[in-house]
Amino acid sequence: MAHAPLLAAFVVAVAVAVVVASSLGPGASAAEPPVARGLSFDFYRRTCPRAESIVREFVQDAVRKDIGLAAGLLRLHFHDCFVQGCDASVLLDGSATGPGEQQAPPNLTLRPSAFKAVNDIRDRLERECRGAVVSCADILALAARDSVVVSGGPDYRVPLGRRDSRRFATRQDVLSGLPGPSSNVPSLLALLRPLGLDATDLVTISGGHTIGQAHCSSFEDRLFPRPDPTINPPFLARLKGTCPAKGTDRRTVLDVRTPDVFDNQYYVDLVNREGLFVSDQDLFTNAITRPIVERFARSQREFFDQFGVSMGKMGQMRVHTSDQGEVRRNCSAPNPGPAAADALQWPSIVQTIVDAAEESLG
Ligand code: HEM
Ligand SMILES: *[C@@H]1O[C@H](CO)[C@@H](O)[C@H](O)[C@H]1NC(C)=O
Ligand SMILES: CC(=O)N[C@H]1CO[C@H](CO)[C@@H](O)[C@@H]1O
Repeated sequence: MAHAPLLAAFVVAVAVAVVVASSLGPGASAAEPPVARGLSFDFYRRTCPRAESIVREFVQDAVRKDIGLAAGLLRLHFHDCFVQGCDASVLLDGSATGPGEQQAPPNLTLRPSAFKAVNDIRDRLERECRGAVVSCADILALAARDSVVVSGGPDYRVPLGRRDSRRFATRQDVLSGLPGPSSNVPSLLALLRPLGLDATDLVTISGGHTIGQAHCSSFEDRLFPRPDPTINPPFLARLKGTCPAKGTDRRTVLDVRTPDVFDNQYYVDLVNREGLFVSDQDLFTNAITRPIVERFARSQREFFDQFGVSMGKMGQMRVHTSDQGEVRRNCSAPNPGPAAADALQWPSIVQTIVDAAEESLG
């Protein structure tokens, strides 16, 4: 009997804990995806404690001067993750070993300003934290998140500790890894499922198209020779105004309602048949994804909560950790010489032996 008050207190405490836990905002929500082995939220706590604030401050300043940079940085992270994992291979300058990821068609429309921003952030981190400690792949993940936040979108936590790959992606890696704008939902899901992403993730990360621009070349097959009947007529007229003929070199916004704001209006566009690409509009046409589009069009809150979750999954796809890869000193090039981890691979060992032999022979 003497235990009754204690028990009651315990029950109340548990109830309070449950209520508090379930009312925490995004970032602390229980829906956060699991953290991949080797990654952690406080990865740079000792080596570069200000890493996250340095990236945030840089993105804030840079996006204030060039609003398009936010879209450029967000897209760069997406491309990185979909081609051989989030390993910063998208940043490698192809010239050294022949055409790499950057020379492949989908990359031709990545913004040069975003590549430059990543290297500028790296330089700033290097100065503040002495030596290459923060990987280029982590910079991409943080800069994408901060671009979302600065544009009015949700804040979410990013697990850190990705390592940079030394492997250049081939043109084929890029073409097979990245979906094209003419893809429909079944083919998008077929691409995403093996990566651990489902229909909700597809609809959610496609919401990245709430900011940024696209070239006529990316959607002109919906205008010519015959217009795609799913496009709503006033929107079609508008698109034809920007792209009057096949081959026009101009750009238009991805979200016709609020082109520079990260919000849920992209989904309202889709409901109104004002999606720019087939890959956008089909999310509303397709019976599996349509209810998710409608839900996000109704509730920005639900979109925002899910965005951190789905980006968390995307941002951890096939990451390199611990002794895999390296931390690049220059985000555009692998570090010179064989990296510690790569020295374990046979070709590098053979090369090292050959080098040593040549050296000893004078
Ligand atoms: C689902 C499949 C996707 C397809 C087929 C796709 C395709 C494209 C295409 C064709 C462009 C325009 C390129 C141009 O003409 O300049 C573009 C732009 C963009 N994409 Fe995607 N994308 C997809 C998913 C994503 C995801 C997951 C994100 C980020 C979370 C994203 C973020 C962006 C952004 C921000 C832009 C504008 C870039 C700028 O203004 O420079 N996209 N996308
Ligand atoms: C970084 O690497 C790229 C590609 O190899 C090169 O063009 C650039 O000059 C390098 N930057 C620095 C600061 O060394
Ligand atoms: C043509 C183009 O814009 N391509 C980009 C792809 O990657 C290179 C890296 O050298 C960027 O500088 C280019 O701007």
